[in-house]
Amino acid sequence: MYTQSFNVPDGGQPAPGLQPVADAALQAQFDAVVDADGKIEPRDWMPEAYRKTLVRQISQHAHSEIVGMLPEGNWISRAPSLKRKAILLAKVQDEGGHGLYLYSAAETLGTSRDQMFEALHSGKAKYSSIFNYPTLTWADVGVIGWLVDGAAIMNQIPLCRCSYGPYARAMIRVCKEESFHQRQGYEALLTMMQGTAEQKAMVQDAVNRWWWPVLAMFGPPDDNSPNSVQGMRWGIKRISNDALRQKFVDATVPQAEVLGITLPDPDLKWNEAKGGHDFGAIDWDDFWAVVNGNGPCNKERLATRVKAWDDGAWVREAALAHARKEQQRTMKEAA
Ligand code: FAQ
Repeated sequence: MYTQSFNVPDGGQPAPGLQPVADAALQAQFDAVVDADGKIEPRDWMPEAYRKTLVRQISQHAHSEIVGMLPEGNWISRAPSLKRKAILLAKVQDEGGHGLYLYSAAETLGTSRDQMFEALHSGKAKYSSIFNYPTLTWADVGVIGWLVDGAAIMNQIPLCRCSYGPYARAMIRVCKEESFHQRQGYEALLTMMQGTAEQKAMVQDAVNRWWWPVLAMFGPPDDNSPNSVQGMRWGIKRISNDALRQKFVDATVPQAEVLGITLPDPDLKWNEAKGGHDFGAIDWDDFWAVVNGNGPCNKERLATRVKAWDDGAWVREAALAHARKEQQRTMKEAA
């Protein structure tokens, strides 16, 4: 009945009184698609708050992928064998690719990549807390694959059903690749756990350091998660922060047993009544300190990212100059 052009007229404002009726009808249409588990596409009408929330979440997610390349990237030149180096190179490249799909998905909402990069590089934008912890030994690389990618998959599988089409479709491919990332990490740790006492101790130490930050990665508890209710209503978020955290703990405990390591939580135990594990209290003060820029590696990560951007300026300039030349050549040939 009402089209998008009714809402966004060519020049001038709509006649007085028409806009609210149009908006109400468009809102009803939007709600109907979301309620029916359908997809909202870039050219569809959407409430401004929905657009804003998506740009917030997708750009934070994209930033997490490219900042997430840094802790592991530190180990490419120090991987213990050619095989491990090739796997790690492929994984880090995949993360860069995930960032690109996600920036593209956010661009369909009308925010440019330059705007998003500016927000990241000036320290205004958030990215996942987890990438502000150091990778001290080779075991950290395995633990990032097992636990960080494991947590990322748990969070991202429901996003494949997100109501915004470009985000949902990007997540399908991302999740397939994350699954390989999780397995390579677990396999690397299994190998180390069959090795020397020193290697085993290295794995245990890495698990001790990463376990709690990984649990916090799912975001604040549901009763302190300001974006959750609306995100769920809009079909962006399908499963709450706490529910995903619980699913992750339950899936990870048996994997830790097979590996032969101890998860660093004396309160971790099976609760028959709830059909899941109880676990200890997360240090939310530490989480918020990291989110607010005061984690062990926030400054280093941002500085590395900005340096990479500055050092790459000549590549962007050369690519643009090449594209301009190509365009001129095509126009000349067409003339
Ligand atoms: N870190 O109200 P909520 C990966 C912020 S990708 C920093 O619960 P929401 C791949 C949150 O933004 C990992 N900030 O928010 C990889 C909000 O602040 P705002 C990233 C956090 O959006 C693996 C405030 O707290 N994944 O790992 C964090 O409903 C290995 C209140 O929170 C995604 O981004 C945090 N951990 O739920 C790469 C997935 N948690 O924006 C390399 C998509 C919360 O109002 C190596 N995102 N905050 O200022 C999501 O699913 C959601 O945005 C949540 C947060 C669940 C992260």
